[in-house]
Amino acid sequence: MVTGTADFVVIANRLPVDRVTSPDGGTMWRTSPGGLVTALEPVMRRNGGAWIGWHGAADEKLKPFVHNGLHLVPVHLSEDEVAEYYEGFSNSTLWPLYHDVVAPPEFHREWWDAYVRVNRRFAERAAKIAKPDAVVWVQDYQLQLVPTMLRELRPDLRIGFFLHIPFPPAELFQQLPWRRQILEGLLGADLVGFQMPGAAQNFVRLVRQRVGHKTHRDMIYLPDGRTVLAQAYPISIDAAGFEELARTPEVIARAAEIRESLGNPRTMLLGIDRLDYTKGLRQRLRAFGELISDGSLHVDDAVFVQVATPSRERVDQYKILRDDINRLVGRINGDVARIGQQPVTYLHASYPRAEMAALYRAADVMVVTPLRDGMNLVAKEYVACRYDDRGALVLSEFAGAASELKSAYQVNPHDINGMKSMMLAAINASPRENARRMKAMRKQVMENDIELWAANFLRELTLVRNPHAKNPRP
Ligand code: GDG
Repeated sequence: MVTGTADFVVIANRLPVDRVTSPDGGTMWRTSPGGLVTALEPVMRRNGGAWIGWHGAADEKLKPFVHNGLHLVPVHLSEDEVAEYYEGFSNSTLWPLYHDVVAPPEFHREWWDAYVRVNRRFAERAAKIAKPDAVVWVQDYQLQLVPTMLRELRPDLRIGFFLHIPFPPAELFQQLPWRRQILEGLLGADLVGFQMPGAAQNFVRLVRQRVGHKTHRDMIYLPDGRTVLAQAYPISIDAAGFEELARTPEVIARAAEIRESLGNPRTMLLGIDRLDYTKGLRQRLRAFGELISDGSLHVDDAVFVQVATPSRERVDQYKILRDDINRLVGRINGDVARIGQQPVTYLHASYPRAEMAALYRAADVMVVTPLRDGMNLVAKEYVACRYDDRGALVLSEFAGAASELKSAYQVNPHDINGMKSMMLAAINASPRENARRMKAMRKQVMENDIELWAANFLRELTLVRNPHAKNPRP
């Protein structure tokens, strides 16, 4: 990509591609499955867009390249930076801190230094490739310093930021030794987007208290005359794409095959999550295990399939979690002590999208019980796949999705007894009752897809007044 040619720039920790081995043994790029790429691809094509991100391998410098018509700009990370910026500060400091400290966040000054260094590298990259007055959209918690670093280099740009995870209340955020720098980093954006209104309010309140800027509702007034807007944009999925996939004969056949290989149980419950301590896997499995051991559910009637996609495997808390879940599943299955009967089928693996759709189609009850979650796309994907209006969703009230999916069977994942009774309610409800709930949820998901999410955010971003741009309303 030639310097200064992009009208629209996305900056994310990862590029939207994975390297795969081709049949002839060589390597090639494959677009990674994900709603964000799907939503932004058309915008990128229309605007000569570029995507800046890490390509996933340490200590490797790659030149910008084009894949499927998308301009991709790889950012280099050293082995130490992966450990300190990514696994360290991003995933062992910010991730637990922003998720209600459900695991203890670690604070290390070297990690912070790496975070600053890497954020600057991303900002410098963007400053080089963005055209005058271009729109730049920065994604997520790994890059919270980029907006201000980039604005210092390129005051003409229109900069948006979206946080995919929760933004914590002041009482927790203040633990961070670098709290002021993070707030000031985000204030370089014209528009700061969050999943939930409460998160935007947490941010505005912190800016007022810690940085001392004037605020009014969702607006922050900076001394230089600029304003920053903090608003909620609940993210969604490619809903039509999921439904279409779920309607294919292959997926329908595979769903039947899955149920068959589980012994055609009366009820199949399903969980699909990255193996992450925020997702409430322990609580959910305990609740199901107790339903079996106390006789509320019979092992002949109900099976729980839990897919736990490997994630952040070098981070200590994730290693501990992996062992814990292995032990817990072993105990639940062992306690039943009947040959050929396993109440929990545990799959520590990742699957293609079509297999995910088949699992969604096969499951009678989808169980999504995070202790805290920005949104939770799995809940929405399940709903999008249930064009038959069957199935039931058990959903934690601490997932962002809970405020949209009001007809789910909502639970407090810390309350094991409450979860047990909600799972039973979902299992035993009449088909009519579950269809009523599913219809309401489908209306919400199908009408609010990821394309609309991106369009809403970008429209607001182009409306924000930027006194430094030569061409303030492109
Ligand atoms: C963060 C926030 C927010 C999972 N396993 C496989 C697979 N997946 C896909 C799911 C879903 C996605 O990964 C997971 O999204 P979630 O929203 O559930 O959770 P996080 O990964 O924690 O995402 C979250 C999200 O960002 C978006 O803003 O909602 O709150 O934490 O799409 O389908 N996909 C495939 N194989 C797998 O094995 N193909």
